[in-house]
Amino acid sequence: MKRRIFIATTALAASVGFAGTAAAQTKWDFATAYPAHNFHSKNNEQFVKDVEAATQGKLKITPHFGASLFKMPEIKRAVQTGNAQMGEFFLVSFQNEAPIFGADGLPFLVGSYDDAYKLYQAQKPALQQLLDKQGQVLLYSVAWPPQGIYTKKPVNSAADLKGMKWRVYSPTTARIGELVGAQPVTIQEAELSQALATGVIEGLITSSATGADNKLFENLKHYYNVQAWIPKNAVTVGKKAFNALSKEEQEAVLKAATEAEERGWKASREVDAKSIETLKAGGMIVEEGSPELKADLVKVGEVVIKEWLEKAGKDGQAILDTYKTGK
Ligand code: PCA
Repeated sequence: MKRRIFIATTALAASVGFAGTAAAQTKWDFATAYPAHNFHSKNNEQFVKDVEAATQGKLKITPHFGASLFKMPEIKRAVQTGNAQMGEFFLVSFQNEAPIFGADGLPFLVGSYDDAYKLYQAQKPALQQLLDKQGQVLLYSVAWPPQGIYTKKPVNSAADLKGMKWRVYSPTTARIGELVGAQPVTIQEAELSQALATGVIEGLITSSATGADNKLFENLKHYYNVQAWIPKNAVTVGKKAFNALSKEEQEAVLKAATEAEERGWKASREVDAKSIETLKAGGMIVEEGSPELKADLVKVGEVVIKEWLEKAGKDGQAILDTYKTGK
């Protein structure tokens, strides 16, 4: 009996203590889709630490990696509806919602990270506006390394992609698949390894980083580093959650976000070089891709850009114009 009373008292004391700190502390969930060891994830983790330090622990953000809270395609909506306060998602996969989301997935528009950053600056105002309308604040956006082609069999021209079970992650990659006569299958990054192991896919376009993260050399033999585009993730916070913070906390979040964006772009470049080495060490044959393959892809890319512009209209054209004049 005595013991029970003791427990009850301690529990009461603990709960009072907890309520005391809980009132002063805001807790956010941060839904992400990529593995904890991925460079975006590490960058997000640093952001979370920076915010916690800058707010003296008043804003505690818990990152959930590897699509453990929501799958990638659900994350944007989760932030929009407040089911997660923060989220990271892959912009180009939302192109059907609004063509502007797909600007950084247009083939062979950019040829380097510097170009990709310029394109981001041209896209950013429209992106911020779109996300704002969807109840979110864009915190930072970081590029994946350039996208290349992974296959089981050697590929010398687009004709070799015909009939291939082709993993896609966006309307553009699906359209490219269609145009080259491949069989597009939508697979999320979190399910890549399984899809390869079970033979659901035989080829895909993604980055060196995703290839290394998922040890694609265990199932695929070739990487053609054609650098087709440099797409980005976006990290957003729900407006409601953001507006509920004090001015100082908001400033701390925005400062950490600016730093995360800078750090993330730098990490992306470094990770690209390292990942290519990892692929080679794993036994993958890494090549630039034949001139024929590149020429075929450029042709397909022209169709894709034309179709994108038809949908994106004046807003899309304005982004491309700003990008080109800013170059
Ligand atoms: N990796 C992610 C998005 C782009 C990339 O390089 C993926 O393949 O899903």
